[in-house]
Amino acid sequence: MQLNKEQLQSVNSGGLDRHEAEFDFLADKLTAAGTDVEALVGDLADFQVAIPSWALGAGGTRFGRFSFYGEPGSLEQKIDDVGILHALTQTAGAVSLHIPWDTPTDYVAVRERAADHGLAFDAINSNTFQDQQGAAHSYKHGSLSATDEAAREQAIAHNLEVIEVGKKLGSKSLTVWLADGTTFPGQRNFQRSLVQTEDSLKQIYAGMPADWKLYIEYKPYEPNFYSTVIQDWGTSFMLANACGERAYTLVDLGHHLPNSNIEQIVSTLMLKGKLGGFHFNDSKYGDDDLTVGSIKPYALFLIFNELVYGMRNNPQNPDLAWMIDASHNVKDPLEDLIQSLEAIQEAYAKSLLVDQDRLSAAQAAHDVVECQEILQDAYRTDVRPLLQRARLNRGGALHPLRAYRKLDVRDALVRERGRNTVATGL
Ligand code: LRH
Ligand code: MN
Repeated sequence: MQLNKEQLQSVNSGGLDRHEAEFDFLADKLTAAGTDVEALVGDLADFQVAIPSWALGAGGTRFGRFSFYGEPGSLEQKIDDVGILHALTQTAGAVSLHIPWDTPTDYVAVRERAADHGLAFDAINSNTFQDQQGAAHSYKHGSLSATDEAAREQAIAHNLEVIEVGKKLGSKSLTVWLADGTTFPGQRNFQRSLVQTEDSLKQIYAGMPADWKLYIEYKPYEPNFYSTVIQDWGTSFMLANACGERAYTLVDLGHHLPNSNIEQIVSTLMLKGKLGGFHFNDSKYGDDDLTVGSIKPYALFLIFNELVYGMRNNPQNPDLAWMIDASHNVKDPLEDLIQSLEAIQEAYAKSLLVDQDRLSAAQAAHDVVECQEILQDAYRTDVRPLLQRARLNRGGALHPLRAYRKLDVRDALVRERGRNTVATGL
């Protein structure tokens, strides 16, 4: 299934006048405050987020999974779904694959299909948190951190194979997330596990092409519930430094203990030139993988405020990899991802409105109240007309969610794929 320009123009037609009025009103206000509105709209249009290939079907928990029908039953259909998201939002220009859930059978066909939709392949993800059918060694007691050398060698070899898959698709980075850890005190030797992990990551890093990046994702718990080898940003940062200059820390927003100050972690990693990218989502309690901005939108804004500061002041930090990592237990996966893309664009737009010079002056003057006023003035600005203009400029939908429903996309997918297709992934 593919959406065409005519369909999008027809669903946009009814809303253009109102958009013009709202955009002009906001643009006048922002221009008067010194904002280069055209440049800001350009930044929004250029901001592309990678869609996780493992989050295009209904998610689930150990307590149950409720399908959504019309799920993508193949990698090609997953690419079509990301293509639908990109046609509507013009901000989902890449897909991030997870191996072996999405190992291509026909690389040429997959690359052509992605190109047809204007999609690139972002970071590719390895998987040593599940035992694969017929695998010689189990990861039950660890993978890259395993004391069982055979299991560790198998895990290292898997990551090198994943790099080969990525090379054939044009990906330029590998994301490693390890479930490795313990569920009970005394179960394993912490130092031995970390030494094994560092050595394994160094072997994987050495196997990467010279123009690739390694993203090391941390997480405090789950599926292990007493310790995780790569538990926090500091451990990931330390391992990235041990690997080399093309190894970075990946921040999954759901991988923090309650009330962690993620924006401070982001600013520290950017200062040290070691922030590689994000897995955007939101959460109330644990790694809930909820819709971005659905629980803590102000926290997301504060993170983007540090990102904008870092992108302007930390040339030592590379361009960032923007990815969503969510799971859909009750929402249509595509509607959920449309809402997440909107929330990311909104937080980015609001953070671009922060008057960083006035903020620095107020900070220097220790005018705490003024500092908050400057941040919240930007946060309280309804930036949606700017997002709409960025989409319109690229041929997207004025209101992606309304367009998705008005065009009956889910029904069309069910007609095309039936009610029994199940997407690989979480
Ligand atoms: C771990 C994680 C990781 C993925 C997995 C699907 O919680 O965030 O990024 O490999 O989800
Ligand atoms: Mn993640």
